Amino acid sequence: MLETQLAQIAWRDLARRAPIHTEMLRELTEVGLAPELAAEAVAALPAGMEITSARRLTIASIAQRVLVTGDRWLQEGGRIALVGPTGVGKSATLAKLAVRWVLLHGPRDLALIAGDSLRMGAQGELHSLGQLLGAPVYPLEDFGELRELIGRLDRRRLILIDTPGSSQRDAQLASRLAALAAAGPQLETALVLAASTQAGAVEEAVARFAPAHPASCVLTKVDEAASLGGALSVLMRSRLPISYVSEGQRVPEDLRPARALELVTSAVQLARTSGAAADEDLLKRRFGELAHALA
Ligand SMILES: Nc1nc2c(ncn2[C@@H]2O[C@H](COP(=O)(O)OP(=O)(O)OP(=O)(O)O)[C@@H](O)[C@H]2O)c(=O)[nH]1
Ligand SMILES: [Mg+2]
Repeated sequence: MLETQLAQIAWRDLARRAPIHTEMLRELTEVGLAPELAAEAVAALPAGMEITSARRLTIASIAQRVLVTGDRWLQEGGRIALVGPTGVGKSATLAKLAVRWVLLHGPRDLALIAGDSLRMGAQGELHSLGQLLGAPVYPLEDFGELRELIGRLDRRRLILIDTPGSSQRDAQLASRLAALAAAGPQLETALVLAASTQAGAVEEAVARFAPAHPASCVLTKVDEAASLGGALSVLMRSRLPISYVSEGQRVPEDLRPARALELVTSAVQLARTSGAAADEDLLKRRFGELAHALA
């Protein structure tokens, strides 16, 4: 009780001495940013700043911590396995990347690997896509054979690998992820994450797929997300760079290389348009203890 009261006093005191700092903490909480990241961004603000400059500076400092890879896959190619929970948009992302690649470079250097033998029709869909694009599609039943298959395709500049979606109860996940991690330094695993799911689910997926050592992630369903701050916080904390952002079902239009400032700005705008409001008690509890360090 005493702690709560002290936190309240500290918060009220901070609001009086540094109203811009408390206002920014409130706004970042509404964005869904994790408390420690919000506090860190706000602590860096100089005293006596105007709210509009404070907003701009805070957004820029958060954006600096959102890691992105740039348009590397579509410019240079690579061997990329898309992994992730069920239904997050792995196959749709693969299709967008494949079509984009063919529009940019033609089909000659592209190969697709149909590694999803679990979901009915998944391999068939990939074969149709390959046929449409004029690119070969190789079925893969056993991920232990992936390294050898990739070795055989060494003339292809871009190889995209579709994998089955995994729920928490997927018994084969561990062996599949181990096989991906062991498939050689050429292979890059990318974790596909839906921004429309809760931050907790994003965090759980990052932990569950860590054994595959993903080098980056694709953030999908940004168009359906009610808030982006939670997902961004998880990615900032785990230092997982974002490669591409998907914001709709259209192939290939709804995919773009991730840009940090754009993402943070969208997160802020989303909070504003959705009318998210931070609870006063929550703010006191979260930041009261930090208040003395902030002003
Ligand atoms: N609104 C929206 N829908 C998307 C996006 N990306 C994918 N989808 C849709 O989400 C659904 C699932 O996409 P898939 O690509 O099949 O997902 P998946 O991860 O391959 O699913 P599994 O292979 O079954 O695990 C499809 O209807 C896609 O069109 C996106 O960015 N926004
Ligand atoms: Mg799929």
